[in-house]
Amino acid sequence: MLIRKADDVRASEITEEKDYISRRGFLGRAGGIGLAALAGSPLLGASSVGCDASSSRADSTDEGSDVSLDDKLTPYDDVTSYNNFYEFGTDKSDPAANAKNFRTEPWTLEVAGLVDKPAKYHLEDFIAPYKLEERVYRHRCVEGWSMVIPWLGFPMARVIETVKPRASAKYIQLTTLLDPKQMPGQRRPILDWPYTEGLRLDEAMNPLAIFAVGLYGKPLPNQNGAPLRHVIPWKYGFKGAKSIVKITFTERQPATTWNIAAPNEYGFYANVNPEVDHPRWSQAKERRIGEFRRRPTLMFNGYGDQVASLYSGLDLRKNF
Ligand SMILES: Nc1nc2c(c(=O)[nH]1)N[C@H]1C(S)=C(S)[C@@H](COP(=O)(O)O)O[C@H]1N2
Ligand SMILES: [Mo]
Repeated sequence: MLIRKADDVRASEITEEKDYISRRGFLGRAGGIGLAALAGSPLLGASSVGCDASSSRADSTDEGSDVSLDDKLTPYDDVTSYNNFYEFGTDKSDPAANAKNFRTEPWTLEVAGLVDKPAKYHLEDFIAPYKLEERVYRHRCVEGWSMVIPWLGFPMARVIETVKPRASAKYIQLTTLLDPKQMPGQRRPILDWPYTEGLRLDEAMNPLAIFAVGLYGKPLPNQNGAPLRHVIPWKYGFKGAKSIVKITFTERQPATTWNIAAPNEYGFYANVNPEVDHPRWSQAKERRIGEFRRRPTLMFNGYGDQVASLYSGLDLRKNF
């Protein structure tokens, strides 16, 4: 087991019309639209204006919005150089170094299992129907570090509505590419490859749950999970599978990689919960990358307003 140990974010939701980035414009442009294009956006402006995380949480009325307080965006260089992506190595610097030549085009995405419209898509066609939005989310790794990242993506709910799950579908499984030729980590039995993750369908339908294709206004760097990953901000980072090739709808709770690796350490739910310690360390605090002080970790990573109701009646110590 290699994983080791090591707020409130507001205003992230829907990009204003003028900042709307069309799929073609975005994916078609070599360097993306770049940070400069977004720098003047009210979104990014708002997300770096601080007040105190311990003060009253702004009630977010709109889906996707929940940026606080003294959260500042984690610098692009940190977001793209300090990564977990074991397919490319287990050190934080390995993914940036070893994923440089990873081929993300062409990319095929399969939708399978209990849906009315199973299909294989070219990634461009899969993404085309959805409007890209910027979402500034806190990102908390189970190891005890965190970041604040402006993602570009679209709600998982939109996809789920499109592919029409059958009534029997209760879960969704996300699978990462299996390609040991390109992914040196997969030549060793570090994890049970390919990496898989899973969510209950109602979790995946929550407006906060997104598929991401970019960050900081640019296409996702390979080390961050290009060309498509999912991001579930109220859960620990390992719930977000990178470089997804398959989305499967199932009746039973799917197996998930970290749960297979160490079921006593990594539960299926993986909600950020400062009251449930990892067996080998406390989860009460976190270190925001770029800061020295450790800050208290918030229940559901601070997104309780939007997600706590998903778990009413569940014992979150048992279902960790
Ligand atoms: N395929 C795959 N997805 C993965 C991982 C991985 O090793 N392989 N690591 C997970 C973990 S532990 C975290 S914290 C996040 C890190 O995402 P980031 O490096 O983009 O911040 O990715 C998650 N998704
Ligand atoms: Mo993580």
